[in-house]
Amino acid sequence: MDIQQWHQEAKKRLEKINQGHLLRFWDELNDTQKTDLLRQVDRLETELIPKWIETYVMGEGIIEIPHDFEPAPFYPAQTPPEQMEEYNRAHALGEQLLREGKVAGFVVAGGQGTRLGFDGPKGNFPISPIKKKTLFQIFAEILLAARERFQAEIPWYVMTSPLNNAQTIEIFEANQYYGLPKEDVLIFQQGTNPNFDFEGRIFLSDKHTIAKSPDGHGGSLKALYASGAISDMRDRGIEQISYWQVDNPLIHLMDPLFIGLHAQAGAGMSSKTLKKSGPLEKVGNFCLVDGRVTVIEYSDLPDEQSHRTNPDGSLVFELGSIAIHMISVAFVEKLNQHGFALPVHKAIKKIPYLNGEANFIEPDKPNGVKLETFVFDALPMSKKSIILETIRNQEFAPVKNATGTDSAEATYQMMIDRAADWLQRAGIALPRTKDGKPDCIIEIAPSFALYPEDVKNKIDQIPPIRPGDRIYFE
Ligand code: UD2
Repeated sequence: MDIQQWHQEAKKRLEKINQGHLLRFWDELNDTQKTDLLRQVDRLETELIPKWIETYVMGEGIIEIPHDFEPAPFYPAQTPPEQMEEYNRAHALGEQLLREGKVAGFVVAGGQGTRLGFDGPKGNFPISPIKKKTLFQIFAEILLAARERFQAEIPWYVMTSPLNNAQTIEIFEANQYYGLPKEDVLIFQQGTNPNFDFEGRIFLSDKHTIAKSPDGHGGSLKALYASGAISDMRDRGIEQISYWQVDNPLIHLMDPLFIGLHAQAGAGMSSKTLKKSGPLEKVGNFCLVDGRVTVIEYSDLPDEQSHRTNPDGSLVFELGSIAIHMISVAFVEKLNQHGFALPVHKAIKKIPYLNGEANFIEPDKPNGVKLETFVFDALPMSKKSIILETIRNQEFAPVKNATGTDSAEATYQMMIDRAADWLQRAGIALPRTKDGKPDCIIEIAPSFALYPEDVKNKIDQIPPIRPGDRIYFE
């Protein structure tokens, strides 16, 4: 098709959904820019856009709180004596799957990390207490240690977005893939959605570029498939995917018990949880709706439900979603082969744009809407799904904000506290301040201990620790 014809068709498609303005600078573009813009128009899901505008841009979205829901059942972190055998069996199965090379790692790292105020991919944020290892390096070292432990190739899939893909690749290249074989690290991009103003008009970010943003971590379930990652996993014999977010350096990302409980149940998608710090902590709530595990966002759970307590005073909805999942390869394949759509969530944001007079505007207050999907919304699509409780100070210290809760400072301290806890469990005496905090700075490399139990085997390598010491264990 020649470019004139292509232009006419694009124009017709766009005008039909009131987006004709996207071609308003057509006459000022060179041929490359014209082709580029037409390709972007081709990729717009024009059949969905009017519905999105009506429902999410102009409307408030579809928030369907089910009539009937109850707390979801879960496997407690402390093994109940009557379930000891089931836990042991699961743990053994998880180890077997790891040894057989059937488990892959998958980090979602396509977000912008604007709250942290850090320039560049969040995975490059230096966080470890002594060596200042970045998040990416910590994950790579956990994978290296797991490869060594289980004598298996554990491929690592990294999802980026157009915002940070090139930079992420550069970072991995510059760090020689942190010692991992390059062919076992696969970086791919997630999809995007167009950005709208409050009247439902899609923004341009320059004369030939439609303003878009990543389609949310829910986009990972499509991107895994569309990028060829799933077919690569099939070629490698991978059956299970360990999913985590780029902001959590305490992640126990190859956890035999979690892998085993999930696989043993024949689950499509499973989750880790922790007890919320209070009724209104800003994490999703694990519920059971029509027999399916479902996450109800904190903002959607009615207040009286959030505060409901059991006779012993504990919260009825006490399980928070911390974005740690096991996902089976078969589940992702099935979703994609049968077609699926996750619910869309609306976020009101400041969106830079090119106005009708070709001036680039950087708004100082929210001026539009971004649309995202969330990965946990796929949970009810899985017939079977298990939830395993974990302990906050062992596994969850996300770096999200510049200060306060979930800040780098808080995460840094939690890394020291966890290392101290592992040493203490192995019987090592630690200096403590009056308020019980470790009076030393310690960092344990995954090569030294992948799991807390590993510390015991290295006890002869641990020097006496004195107040104020800085010690790195590797
Ligand atoms: C998420 C969860 C929250 C809780 C918390 C735990 C939502 C809506 N909330 O909060 O319930 O589990 O995490 O830390 O998810 N990402 C992409 N592409 C995107 C958007 C995000 O890869 O388009 C990645 C991002 O790089 C990060 C992760 O997803 O690794 C979480 O993103 P976030 O920081 O926006 O999530 P947050 O903190 O709102």
